[in-house]
Amino acid sequence: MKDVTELLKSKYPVIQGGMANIATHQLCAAVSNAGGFGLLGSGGWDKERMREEIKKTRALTDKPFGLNIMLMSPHAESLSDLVIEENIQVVTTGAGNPGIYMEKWKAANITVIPVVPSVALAKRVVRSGADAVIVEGTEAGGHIGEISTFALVPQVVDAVNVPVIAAGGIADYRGVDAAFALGAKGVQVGTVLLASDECPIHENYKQKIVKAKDTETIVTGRETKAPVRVLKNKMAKEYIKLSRQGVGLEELEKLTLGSLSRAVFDGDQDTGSFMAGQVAGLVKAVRPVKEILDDLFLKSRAYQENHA
Ligand code: TUI
Repeated sequence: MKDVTELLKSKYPVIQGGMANIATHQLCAAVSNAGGFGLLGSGGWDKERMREEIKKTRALTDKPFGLNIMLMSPHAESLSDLVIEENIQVVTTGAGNPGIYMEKWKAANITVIPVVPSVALAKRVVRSGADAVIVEGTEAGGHIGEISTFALVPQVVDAVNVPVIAAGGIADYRGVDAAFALGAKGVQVGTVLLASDECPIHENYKQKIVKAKDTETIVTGRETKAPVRVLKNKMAKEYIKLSRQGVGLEELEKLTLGSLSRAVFDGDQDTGSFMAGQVAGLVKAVRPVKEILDDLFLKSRAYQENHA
C-alpha cells in the first residue's frame, strides 16, 4: 500500500481540511510550505473564483496542494472539470458520493480522496476508484456524519485496501498517535489550523476557538439531515430551539443563510456560524502553521517510528 506522504508528495502525512470560506490560498499555501498538504476549499464558490484561488496559491508555493469539492454545492460539476483543466493532482470531496466524477478524474490521473462518514460509503468509493479515504468522525466541525472517529476508523481500515486518513478530534501529537494506532496512515486536521497566524479568518473566530471548552460545540440541523457542528452562540441556540418547536426548514434556513460568512469575515459573535470540532477545547493558542504541524509529528511516536 502506498504511503500517504508518497500519495500526497508532502513531508508529513497530514491534509488540511477543505473548510469553506476559510481554506483559501493563504492557509493552503502556508500548510504546503510547512510540510503538510494544503487544500483549497471550494465551499459554495464558483469555477472562476476557484481558478483565481489556484493562481494565487501557485504564486505563494511551489509545493503540491489539492482542491476540496463540497458535493452539495451547485458548482460541484463545473469544479469537477476545473481540477482537470488546472492540472490539480489531488482532489478530496465532502458531503456526498463523488461516484459520477470518478471515471474522468481517474482518466486525468488525479488522486481522489473522498471524505466518508461510514463503512458503506468507504467501500463504494473504493470500488469506484478512490486512492485513499478520509474517514471523518462526528467529532469534526462543520457538516458531519454520525459515527465517532474512534469507532469508525478501525472499521473502515478493516473494510478497504487503500490508505485511511483519520479526521475529527485530532489537534495534537496524541491524536496523531491514536489515529495511527487505529490503523490510519495519515490525518486530516481543521480546527487546530483555525487558530493559526496564517488562517485568514476574523480574529474573533480564532479567539472563540482558543477560549472554547470541551462542552462548547453543538450540532444544528440534525432534523434537516444536514448536521453541522458549530460553537455554541445565540444563533446556534436559537436554531436548536426553533427546530425543537418544529419550525419549517425554510424558517431555519433564514437563520443560517450567510451565517458562515458572518463568522469568518465579520466575526459576528451573535449571528455567525462558527464551525469547529469538539477538539476546540484542546486548542490553547494561535500559532504559526509550521509550529502546529511540527508539533503534530515531531512528538508523535508513530510518525517517528515510521517516517523519521
Ligand atoms: O463536508 C464536510 N464538512 C463541511 S461541508 C460544509 S458547507 C455546508 N454547510 C451547511 C450545510 C452543509 C454543508 C461545512 N462543513 N466534511 C466532509 C463530510 N462529508 N462530512 C460528512 C460527509 C459526508 C456525508 C454524507 C460524506 C458523504 C455522505 O454521503 C451521503 C451519500 O450520498 O451517501
